[in-house]
Amino acid sequence: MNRSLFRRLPLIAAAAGFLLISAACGSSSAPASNGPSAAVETTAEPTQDLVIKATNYKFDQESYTIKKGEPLRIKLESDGIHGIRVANTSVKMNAGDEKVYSFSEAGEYQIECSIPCGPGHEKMISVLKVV
Ligand SMILES: [Cu+2]
Repeated sequence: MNRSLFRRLPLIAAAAGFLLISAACGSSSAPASNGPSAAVETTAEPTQDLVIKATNYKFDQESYTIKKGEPLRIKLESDGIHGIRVANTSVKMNAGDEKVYSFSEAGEYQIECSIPCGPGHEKMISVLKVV
């Protein structure tokens, strides 16, 4: 074996280990575009509407697409005791709520049921696509 390479091996191994550790840390943090300020409740006149229907134990669509930067009126209709929360934002609604939010960051946001509603609760997930 090449002697100089052999001597450098521990250094290479250490560098590889460091890269692995940094990669692991990086993947656990949320994307920078999703923060509590990515969606704000607003009193502006809504220019788009979204109705989300929740039943035991799903939402009526696997994904919903809305436009960035335009006031969005969200209505949550629920058959059963469900609420919604949009992960990594301040969006939180109960059954029957109607609120207007503006999303400032494009991306995909997970919609989750916010009320422990029963055996299918963990499966109550959809995606809000902000484009
Ligand atoms: Cu639930």
